[in-house]
Amino acid sequence: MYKKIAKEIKKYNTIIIARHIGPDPDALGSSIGLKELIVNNFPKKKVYVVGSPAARFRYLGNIDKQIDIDTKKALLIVTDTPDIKRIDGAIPNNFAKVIKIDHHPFVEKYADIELIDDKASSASQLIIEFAKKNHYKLNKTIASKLYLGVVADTNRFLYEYTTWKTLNLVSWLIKKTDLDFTNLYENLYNRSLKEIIFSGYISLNMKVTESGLAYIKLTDDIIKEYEVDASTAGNLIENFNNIDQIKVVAFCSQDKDYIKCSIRSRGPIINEIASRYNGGGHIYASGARPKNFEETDNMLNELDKICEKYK
Ligand SMILES: [Mn+2]
Repeated sequence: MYKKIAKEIKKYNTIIIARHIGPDPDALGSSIGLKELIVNNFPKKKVYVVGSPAARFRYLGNIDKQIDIDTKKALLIVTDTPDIKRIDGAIPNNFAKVIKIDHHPFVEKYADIELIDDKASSASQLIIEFAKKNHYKLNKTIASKLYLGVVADTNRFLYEYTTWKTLNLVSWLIKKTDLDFTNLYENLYNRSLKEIIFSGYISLNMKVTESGLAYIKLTDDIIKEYEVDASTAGNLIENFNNIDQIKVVAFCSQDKDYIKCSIRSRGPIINEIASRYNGGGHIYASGARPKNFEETDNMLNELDKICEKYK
């Protein structure tokens, strides 16, 4: 499969790389890392990364501006995205050929070639494996993006889909490029004081149900009062995912036309519920976007029920 993908990359002069909406460091690391990897090995190819920019993760590289190309002659590679509706900035049908590289549980087929490994820790891990198997030339910049993608999705190698293979590939990457990886953590883990104060607000105001669901609904007013944004709560959620009394955490922030929800679990499977509320993701880490707080309540009810069942 990895060789097959390399063959397609060789064939096309114009390549577009996309990832999921609401990008996280793995989505960005895998897509921008892959772009730089291709350019590093085929300097004449035109490679673009599309999707809306994410100011918070600027250190992972830039998104290309709207580009004028004939997509009918181009190759589309989508990383970290299991379904069409979550692809940001590209329509698979418009391209000559489509490749998917993903580690989410299978949702639907939308590409000609689908490399799916739901045992892999991250899409970035798959790109490292791709580079290794095809003997692509790497450099420190590419390595740093792929490394951060893996670190973010595994929460510093903490989550259970971190395997010997993850460590093996990462170790190979570090050795190969002499990557100064400890200096990269500042980007991912430094927090602003505002976020920490907001985290305090969440701790004091979240509700915890009998069955072990912790949740908070954050209105625009609160978000403004604390001078943060609709993504901040989601960025803090990992800190709440190892608390005795809590099995599932859901942080729901008002964000223009919908409610942006981040959900984490330490047991109950949550992605099926998330997918019913305009979202999806992994079995223990998902996102959802219900239309309003009323729909959010329905989702929270369903989450509470699976916590109860899990007990
Ligand atoms: Mn991912």
